[in-house]
Amino acid sequence: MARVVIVSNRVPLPNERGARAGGLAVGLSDALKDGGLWFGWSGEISKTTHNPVRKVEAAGVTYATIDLCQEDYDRFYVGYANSTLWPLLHFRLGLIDFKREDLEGYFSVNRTFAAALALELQPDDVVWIHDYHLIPLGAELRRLGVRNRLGFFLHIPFVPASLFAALPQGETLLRAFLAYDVVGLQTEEHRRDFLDAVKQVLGIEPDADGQLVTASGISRAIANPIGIDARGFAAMATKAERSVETKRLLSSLVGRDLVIGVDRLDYSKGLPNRFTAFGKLLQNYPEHRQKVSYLQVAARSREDVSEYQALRRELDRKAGNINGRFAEFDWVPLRYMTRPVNRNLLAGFYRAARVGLVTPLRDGMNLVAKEFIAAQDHNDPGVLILSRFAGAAEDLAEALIVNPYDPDEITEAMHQALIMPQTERQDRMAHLRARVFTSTAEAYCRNFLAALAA
Ligand code: GDG
Repeated sequence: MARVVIVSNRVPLPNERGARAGGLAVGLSDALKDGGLWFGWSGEISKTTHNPVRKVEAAGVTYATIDLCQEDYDRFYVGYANSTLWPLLHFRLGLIDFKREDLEGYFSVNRTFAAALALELQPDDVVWIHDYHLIPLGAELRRLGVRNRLGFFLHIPFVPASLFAALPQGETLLRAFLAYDVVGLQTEEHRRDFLDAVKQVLGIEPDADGQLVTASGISRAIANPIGIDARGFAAMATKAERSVETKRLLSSLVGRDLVIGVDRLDYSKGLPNRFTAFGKLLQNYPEHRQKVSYLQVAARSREDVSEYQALRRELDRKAGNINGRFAEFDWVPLRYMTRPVNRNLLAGFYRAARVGLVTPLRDGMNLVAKEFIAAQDHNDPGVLILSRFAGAAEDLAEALIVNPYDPDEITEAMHQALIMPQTERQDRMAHLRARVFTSTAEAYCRNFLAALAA
């Protein structure tokens, strides 16, 4: 069997699998269950510009990482990746802060990664590259003569061609996708938008299978939704239910219902509207006052990007407002924390919750929605409130689906969830669980690698 090589911007090193292990690290571990190589940035910023590849081995997997220098970090990571591509591909043109030197830095880091990775590759390796930081990596590898199967997966949404047109020199970026044998997107909608942009911007018409035929080869675009290790997460939640911390959480609630939200502190996650909606719930439905507590875990992220600092200030203000207005001496309505919580504890907290709030303005998939579902007790499950603009909504129709731009709609859904009879909760959750336990991380890896081998 061919060796699998995973490439991602941040490599989750074996010794870092603590509090923050989640999402990608867990989702991709199935692809490397028979060993392989994981290549990418170490997360370290070095003082020099020429950085060697460092390697560690664990459970048959080689983790090969490279540091970035400050200038690369500023231009490639903070600049182009997170201040141009991230807002663009989340439909937020107004938040784009484009600079030509950032674009140059982005391509330059991709060239550096390609040069370092090419030296590690064996002829039969199957290379699977992840996410928006590394779109040009495949083309740079091809330029160096790499002939291996190359696949790419975009974890975030793709936008309609009319929005993509706003990206300066977008044509170059879009052309870079054609270096891959397979381009994976989270949903059918993202796949359609991607193919349409290729058609509008590059004038290349896909065939009926979504294949893009060019002089340099054939690329195929597939929709392949990412999932979670549902069984593993469910087992973790059942165990965590008996943990000291979950018991502490439950005893602090003194019988009140728990509403939970877990997100990276990111403007794509729709947190301000969610806070507004919770304030309106307490305002419009006084029967819920003192009967419900909302815990929002919003782990700080990308603090070097100014938009994220502004969001944090906004949420601090909103949280203070809600608690100032509605708190009683023995009840705090909103518990808001920006420190990360250990994954085991999160599993127990999801299980303890009556309502899970997942209301991003846009999201490639959203794994929190799937984790919340996997963690539920099927006899007495909670209710998931889910944004129609999360990729996960394509497959999870039995959640209470909301428009995250309308706080009143979120308020109504919260009220409906809090009063929903047990039989309806069971019924909805049974459908959702069937989906989450089938469309798993394992299936995601298997499908992508099969498409890449084809
Ligand atoms: C991108 C796309 C796509 C969150 N807070 C803590 C914590 N988390 C974990 C969650 C979950 C993961 O982080 C977040 O995954 P999401 O999917 O919700 O969102 P992004 O980080 O934006 O991920 C997204 C994903 O890639 C995968 O393709 O679904 O659309 O944007 O696993 O549990 N984990 C711990 N402590 C926290 O405080 N341990």
